[in-house]
Amino acid sequence: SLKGVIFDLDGVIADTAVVHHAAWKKLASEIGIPFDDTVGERLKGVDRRASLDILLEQSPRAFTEPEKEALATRKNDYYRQQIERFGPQNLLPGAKSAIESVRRAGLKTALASASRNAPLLLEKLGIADLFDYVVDANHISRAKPDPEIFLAAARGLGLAPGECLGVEDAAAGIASIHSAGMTAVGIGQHQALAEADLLLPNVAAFDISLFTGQSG
Ligand code: B16
Ligand code: MG
Repeated sequence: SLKGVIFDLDGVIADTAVVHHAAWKKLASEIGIPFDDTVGERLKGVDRRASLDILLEQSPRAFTEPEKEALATRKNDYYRQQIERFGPQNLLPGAKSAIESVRRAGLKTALASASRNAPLLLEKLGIADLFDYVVDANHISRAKPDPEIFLAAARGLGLAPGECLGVEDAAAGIASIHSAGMTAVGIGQHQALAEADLLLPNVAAFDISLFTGQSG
């Protein structure tokens, strides 16, 4: 039976997907690489370095390892400049009550974010204490869609993967949840989320009673 819910952060709880998108877009334009919405969608949920590799697929020239590191750092600087100003107002509508409803139902909560900025964000958003376990992205070696991060979250909660539900806004994340052997809830409207077991337009529509049969 269902005992835990594992949330993604960017694009599910925090309104940061647009900030990541803008930072990559700025970098792409500075180095003369095309950036359209298809590329933008592919970057969602994917860690920083893997995102850069996707971006550079469009590049006519090769970049050295040190150059790539500098580019990834530059993107992160653009991103950090924006989230420095973040506060609880940057929670997506309904996100906090969705997490609280899971806790009230007696289930455990975890965060499975690929972002190395996740601890800072949780602090700024004021929701760090709503999670029983937070996966440290620094300890993950394989980016979503690999199941590693969701498996680490289940292990951290002391639960079997089959007892967990994953909530994601990115195709890479849905694939990661499924490979981990969990039920996947997609948040958003994008065609790329078609694989989700249940698709909700936004996190405000997430209600744990959809899965437990009890009222939240
Ligand atoms: P950082 P999530 C992911 O977070 C983002 O969706 C993705 O766009 C970003 O590249 C990745 O985190 C790494 O973030 O550069 O801050 O370490 O959706 O898994 O919460
Ligand atoms: Mg996400």
